[in-house]
Amino acid sequence: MAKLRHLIIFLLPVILLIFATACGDAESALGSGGLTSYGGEESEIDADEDGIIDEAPEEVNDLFTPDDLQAFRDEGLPIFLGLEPVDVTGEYIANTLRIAYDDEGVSGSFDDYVYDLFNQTEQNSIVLSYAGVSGDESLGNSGFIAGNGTCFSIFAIIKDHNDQDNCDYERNSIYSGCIDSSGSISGFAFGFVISNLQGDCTQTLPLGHMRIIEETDGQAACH
Ligand SMILES: [Ca+2]
Ligand SMILES: [Ca+2]
Repeated sequence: MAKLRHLIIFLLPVILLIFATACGDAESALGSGGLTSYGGEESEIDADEDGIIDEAPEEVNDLFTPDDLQAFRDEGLPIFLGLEPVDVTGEYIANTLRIAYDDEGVSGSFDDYVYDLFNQTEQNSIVLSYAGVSGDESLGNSGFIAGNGTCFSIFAIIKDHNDQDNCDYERNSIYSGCIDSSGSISGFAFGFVISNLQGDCTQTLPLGHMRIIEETDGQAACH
């Protein structure tokens, strides 16, 4: 029996890899889209009601309260908690981004963006960069990742710059999705609250503004 147990322990990571491969394999067919149709188990945010987010790196509490996360979830953003997130490192292209929720009712869509997720560690830290074809980019944002199984959420303060009004802004952000069998991100969606403004900023979203953006075709494909 001891031998069998060792074999199972040895094979477990291999079995998990079969179900969730990091970005790099061939792309699969596109998903059907939507904010909530990708499964994955969304656990309670603060089941013990101690004001601390359960099953997330403790640093996430520096960015969000349990109530903040619930507010995003109430507007349709999936939030996946857990301390054993899947390996999400890779480059992903989002080519059908649109606003799914905006607290002032703004709607709209965006040109293509490439997201680069890298330096994921066993302490569940990770770095996120993005670059849009519009020229908008933000590089080297440190954050933390939560999740179990194939679904994950990344929590990070994103720093960016608005050329229109020469505004430096920060947004406390959550990026969610599930790594599918092709290594792409199914159900890619993200939400943010504007948390800091420096400069003129009359053309930039105001402090406290909340928005959720989703990949409408359902998949941010491995790039
Ligand atoms: Ca708690
Ligand atoms: Ca897509």
